[in-house]
Amino acid sequence: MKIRTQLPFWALLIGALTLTAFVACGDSTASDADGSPAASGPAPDVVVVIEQQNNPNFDLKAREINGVDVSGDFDDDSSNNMEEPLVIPPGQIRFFLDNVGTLAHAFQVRNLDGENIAKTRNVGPRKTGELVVELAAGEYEILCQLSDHAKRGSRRTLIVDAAADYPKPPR
Ligand SMILES: [Cu+2]
Repeated sequence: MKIRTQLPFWALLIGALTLTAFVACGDSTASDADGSPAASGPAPDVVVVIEQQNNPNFDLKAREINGVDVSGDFDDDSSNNMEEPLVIPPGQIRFFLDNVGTLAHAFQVRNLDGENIAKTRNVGPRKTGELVVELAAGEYEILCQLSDHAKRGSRRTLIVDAAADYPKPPR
C-alpha cells in the first residue's frame, strides 16, 4: 500500500527531471555556452565571425573567415565601410555574431535593392548569435537593422566571390 502511493510521486519526479534535461539541451543548441564559433549541424562552407560595436563608434566588421584572422583588413573608421567590403566565397555561410557593444544589435543580409535575404532577431550586449544563409556570387549589404545603427556605421558591403580563397572552416 505504501509503495503504491509512492510510485506516482517518483514517476512525476523522473518526468520532471527528464523534462528539465530536455529543455536545457534545447537551449544549448542556440549557440555554444563559451561563445566559440564552432557549432553542430550541417557543415557550412564559410564561417565568418562578425564583431558589432557601438562604443565609441557604431561599426560592423569581420574578425575571422574560416579561422583566418582578417581583423587587419578593416579599419576603425566606419564611415568608409561601404568602400571597404567583406569578401567571402559563395555557399552555405554561417555568420557568427559577437556583440561587443553596450546596446542590442541585430544582423541582416540585403540585396542591392535593399530587400531582405536573411536576418536575425536582437542580440543583446555582450551576447553572441548566428545567421546561416546560402549566398550565391554577387554583391550584397550586411548591416544592423535596429534603429539608426546602420546609418551611424553598422553596415558594410559584402562581396561573394568564388575567387576568395580560404581553407575549409574549422569544426
Ligand atoms: Cu545595432
